Amino acid sequence: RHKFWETQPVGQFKDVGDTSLPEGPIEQPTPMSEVKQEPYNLPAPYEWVTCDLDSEEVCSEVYTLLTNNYVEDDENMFRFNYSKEFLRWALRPPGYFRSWHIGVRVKTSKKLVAFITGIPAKIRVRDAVVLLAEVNFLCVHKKLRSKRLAPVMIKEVTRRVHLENIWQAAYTAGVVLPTPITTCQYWHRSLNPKKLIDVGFSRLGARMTMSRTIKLYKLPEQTTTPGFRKMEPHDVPAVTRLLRSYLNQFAVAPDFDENDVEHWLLPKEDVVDSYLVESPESHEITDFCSFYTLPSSILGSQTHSVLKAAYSYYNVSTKIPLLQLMNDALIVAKKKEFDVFNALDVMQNETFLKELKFGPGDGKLHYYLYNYRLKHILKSSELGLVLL
Ligand code: MYA
Ligand code: JJ1
Repeated sequence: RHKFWETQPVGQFKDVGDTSLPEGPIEQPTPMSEVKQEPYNLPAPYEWVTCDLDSEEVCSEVYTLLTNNYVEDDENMFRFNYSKEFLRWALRPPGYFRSWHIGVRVKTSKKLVAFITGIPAKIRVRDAVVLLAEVNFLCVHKKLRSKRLAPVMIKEVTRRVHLENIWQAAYTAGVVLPTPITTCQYWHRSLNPKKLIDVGFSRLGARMTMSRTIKLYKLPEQTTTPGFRKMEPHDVPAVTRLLRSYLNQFAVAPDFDENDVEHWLLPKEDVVDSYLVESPESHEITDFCSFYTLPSSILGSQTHSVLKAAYSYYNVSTKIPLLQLMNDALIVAKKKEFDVFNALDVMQNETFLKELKFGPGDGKLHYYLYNYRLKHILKSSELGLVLL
């Protein structure tokens, strides 16, 4: 069934539910001297390159490859359109390795035809903090599909991760592989229902007119929570404390320090937005919400070429109900002209999705660990991790 994945240290389908197997690493690290020193072989026309994202030219080549060949929905109507600034942010967190930004070029023309990346992260899995690689942006040009290039790319990123003495990874995919630690549902909240319907992202509900639909999704002009404001650099220590204590309740969650919070959560125009609630009396930071910007190209429309989507990221409520906090997030997203606000059913998101008029999408997202076994698969609400 899975000729490649059957050979890898990942939970296998035959072992699902076998609680006699221990939780933790599946295989032990090999001595560094035994890590392969040379890259894996590619078919003769292609060569490995390390992509320098500091270079405007290289960043544009990666952007173009992904814009034309990355993830689409099941009916091929939309394709993720990560911006260059987003890619630079996503791929250069504290402690990143340039050698984990891996491209494949055609030797003769130097055209970039495939890509895969890793970034380092500390993820807590129950009581253990694991230093691992988050692997993302695996992409093979449409004309080179089904030639078994993906397994070679995965082995090469694995080798380069091993060279840094790191032996675990986390990744997500829309496809089912051996074997998910949890499966999440995408939910969508219309902000610009007319455009969403015009481009086929959503449909008019039964017994609904366009004007009733627009009224249904209307939002106030202004946020409602006193003390709700954009996060600023001086908030990093307080947000780090708030987020660390909140994420403790989940079985799998990032172990963020202040440097991570500065990188991942300080607002960055058209990349990531973060808001918090500062108590008007005590000036304590009590609540927090954030979302990232990931547009999609609209593949067949005469009228619109991009769908502007916000994706729920990390949210913390201690004083204000999460429902009210996320309603304010919707209000600011609408003001910033996003067409839709997307969220997974992770963490406590189920407590607001239905009430705030999100509807389930047709997509699911499966989460995986490489070389780390969990005894039990998680409920999506036990997951405290959002990958980009
Ligand atoms: S998920 C996003 C993936 N990208 C896309 O969906 C973009 C559009 N699609 C493509 O570009 C291609 O279809 C890709 C496959 C490149 C996905 N994750 O070369 P092939 C297995 C893992 O003939 P192609 C993301 O970025 C498939 O089951 N494996 O196929 C996270 C089969 O193996 P097996 C996948 O269609 C990536 C084999 O590849 C995926 O030409 C995490 C077929 O290869 C997938 N999304 O290319 C990667 N799709 O026979 C794993 C297919 O066994 C990281 N396959 O079923 C693991 C950790 C590594 C680091 C470890 C460190 C210690
Ligand atoms: O965006 C997604 N689906 C949309 C569009 C569907 C178009 C036809 N296939 C959707 N729309 C309905 C919205 C509606 C709004 C009003 C309320 C009811 C709902 O369902 C889906 C997610 O649902 N997205 C995808 O399929 C994209 C791929 C998802 C997997 C991503 C894997 C990437 C991993 C990278 O690490």
